[in-house]
Amino acid sequence: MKNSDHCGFIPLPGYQRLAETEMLAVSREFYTNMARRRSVRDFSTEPVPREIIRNCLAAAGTAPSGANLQPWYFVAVSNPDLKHRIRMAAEQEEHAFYKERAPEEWLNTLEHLGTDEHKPFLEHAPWLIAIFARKYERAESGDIRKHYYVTESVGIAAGMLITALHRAGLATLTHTPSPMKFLNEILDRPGNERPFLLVVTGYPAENALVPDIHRKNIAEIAAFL
Ligand code: IYR
Repeated sequence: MKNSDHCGFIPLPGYQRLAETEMLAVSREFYTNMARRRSVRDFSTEPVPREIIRNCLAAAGTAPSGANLQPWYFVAVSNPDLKHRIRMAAEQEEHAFYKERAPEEWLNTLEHLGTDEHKPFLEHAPWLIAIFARKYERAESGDIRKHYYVTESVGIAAGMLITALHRAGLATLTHTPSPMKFLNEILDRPGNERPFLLVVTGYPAENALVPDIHRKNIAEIAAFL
């Protein structure tokens, strides 16, 4: 059976072919814009409209996924009490990380980022987006449907979310307090969902500082054969 013999197929909707000159310009501009993205840890408390976050989440939800099972769930938190609880739980884990759990080598590798167990941005930033990975889905019948390539799929969706937020003019931080099972409890998420990543977003603080670090150049990260 060919793919096209399958019953549920439709003509490719919405594809827009660009002229080569336009492709060149668009790809160059996109790169230049993406190169301006930085992980930010100093956020302004200025609110960001919910609709902007909603659009970015919808964009993330267009990610490709294993068997198109879309094994992600996003919880966007602006409620100050929930943010406070997340900060307290994250700082408790981070305290244990920096003071006990982290091997010396890891701490040395992190040192230039200037991070420590204090995470004020978890309360300052207007939005915390918790991304959950669904290991499986339970149908209404009670049957369990396994998901495939969950980490890859949710990782791609997370990248698209960060890209969408950046393109909307917002700063982001990918934050992974470890372990972060506390997110299930605070956000009331079921056992088939594994906390994957916390994306902190909002405007950068006026005096925000970032570490003076650089990206690998293209020759270091890619080959043409
Ligand atoms: N989760 C800790 C430690 C940390 C780990 C890595 I790898 C980083 O790139 C940054 C931080 C923290 O958030 O401080």
